[in-house]
Amino acid sequence: MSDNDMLERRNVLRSIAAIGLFSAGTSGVEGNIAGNQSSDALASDEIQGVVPAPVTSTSTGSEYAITSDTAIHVESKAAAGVANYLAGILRPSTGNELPVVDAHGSGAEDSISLLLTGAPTTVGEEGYRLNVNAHGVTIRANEPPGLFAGVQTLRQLLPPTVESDTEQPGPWTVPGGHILDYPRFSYRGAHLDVARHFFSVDSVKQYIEYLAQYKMNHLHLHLTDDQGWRIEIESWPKLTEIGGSTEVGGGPGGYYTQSEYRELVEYAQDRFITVIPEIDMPGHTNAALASYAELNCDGEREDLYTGTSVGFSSLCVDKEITYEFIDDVIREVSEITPGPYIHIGGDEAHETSDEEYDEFMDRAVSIIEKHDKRPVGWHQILNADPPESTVAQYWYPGQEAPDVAEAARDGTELIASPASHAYIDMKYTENTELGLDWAGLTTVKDAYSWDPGRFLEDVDESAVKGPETALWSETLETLADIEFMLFPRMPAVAELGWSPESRTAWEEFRQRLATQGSRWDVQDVNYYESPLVAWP
Ligand code: IFG
Repeated sequence: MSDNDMLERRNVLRSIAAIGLFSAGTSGVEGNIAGNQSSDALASDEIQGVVPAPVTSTSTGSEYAITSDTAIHVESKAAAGVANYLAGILRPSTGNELPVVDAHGSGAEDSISLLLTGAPTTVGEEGYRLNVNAHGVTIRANEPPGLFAGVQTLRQLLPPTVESDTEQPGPWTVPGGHILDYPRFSYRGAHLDVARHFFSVDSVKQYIEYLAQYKMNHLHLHLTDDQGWRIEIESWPKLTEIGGSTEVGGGPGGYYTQSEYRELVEYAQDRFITVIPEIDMPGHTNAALASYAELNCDGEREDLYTGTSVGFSSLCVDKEITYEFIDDVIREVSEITPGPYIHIGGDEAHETSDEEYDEFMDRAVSIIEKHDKRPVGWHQILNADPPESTVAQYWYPGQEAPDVAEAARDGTELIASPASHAYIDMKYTENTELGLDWAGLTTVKDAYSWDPGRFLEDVDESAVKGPETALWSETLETLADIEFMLFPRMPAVAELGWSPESRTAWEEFRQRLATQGSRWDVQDVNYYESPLVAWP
């Protein structure tokens, strides 16, 4: 960070202290929500309620009201997409027309301006500067993702009723102030297991919307497992015809056609979220082994499996057709995946000997690289000593993993998903009906009380790409089930991924989380009202 950037940040911080201005809460009309219990993390005179907490914020006491005269100003096509997204949120609830207009020449009066000029380099590609005064709102960023992040913050500065899809009474007041913001980690992910139970395209789109709301930027789709194969592969049609025909509990299962998968990828891309498809192997492959006899070492198809055990399946490492299969699958999935990553799983291959695993992974990883994608694997993949470019996703609950630490020292990059904090398929309490408990119970405070950059012993923060929540669906069947596990724990991890570590204090966070609850009520999110949070 250059000196003048440092100076700028120090000045902004000084302005928070010096002006000593109070907040104006998320509703924009209430007084200072967190004034009574400010923590050293977020001074109580800042703009309250935003999750993830911004790097710096100052409230100036003025405010801007969105009215029928308000226009959304852009100066570039790249910003127009973000403007239309914002309009899609504001128009239904405010009832205002909010035209998106080319700002060249028109004044900044009565406008929400989304500009790709004038942002400091400090904010990078995903950060932004947001200013609100009596005349309007201006969000400046270097790249469109930054504008999009600023729009998510602006959304939270408006009353919760802005989230409604029917017209609500105003006023639509935004508290006056300045926010300078950018992420701590470049990778802020959420995983969704659509293999144990299948979820519709619309449900996954809603999941993507929730991630965007909290500035997450990667969606890891667990597309294949013992109980289901969920992505159409044209050269191996039985994978979905047979492998996609059921799920845990024996339900109808389902799968995404390649055009539906493209639709999901596009929907995510429009929200600056990169999709990472996971084709788990060599274990967790019963659905494939039940679809094609020739993939089995004994030449016999497996039965379809609708239970919840793990570790019993393995592709046949010794057969050449296995690698032709992998090549066809990775080729087809790579062609419909614009993102740089393919996740190959590699976990719980208990039926594969170590040497077979090494041999298998060498060939599988090189197939991924042959298709110009970067391999990701659960951290067991490191046992096969893969190329340094392979990303390892750490998922065990403990903080000691010497092999992982050694690989990190040798240049391997990590995604932090410790089951003791980031596995949000864990029950909240022993009374939680949904979820599992093999890694223990995970309250929203547990999900918040760790540092992705420092969780693993002897691993430097520079080796950590960022956190990712994991949501396995053995016990989840509906979008409401997903929401119950996702909220409030995903926003907690989203804050760890975005906000400076110094700004993340539980006592302060739990108050901001409570104000988010008002928004989830309007959005009709089926969230868990944790007793650890003073919900409205
Ligand atoms: N571990 C298995 C998952 C799932 C999970 C449920 C990984 C990498 C337990 N593997 O997590 O398939 O069953 O919490």
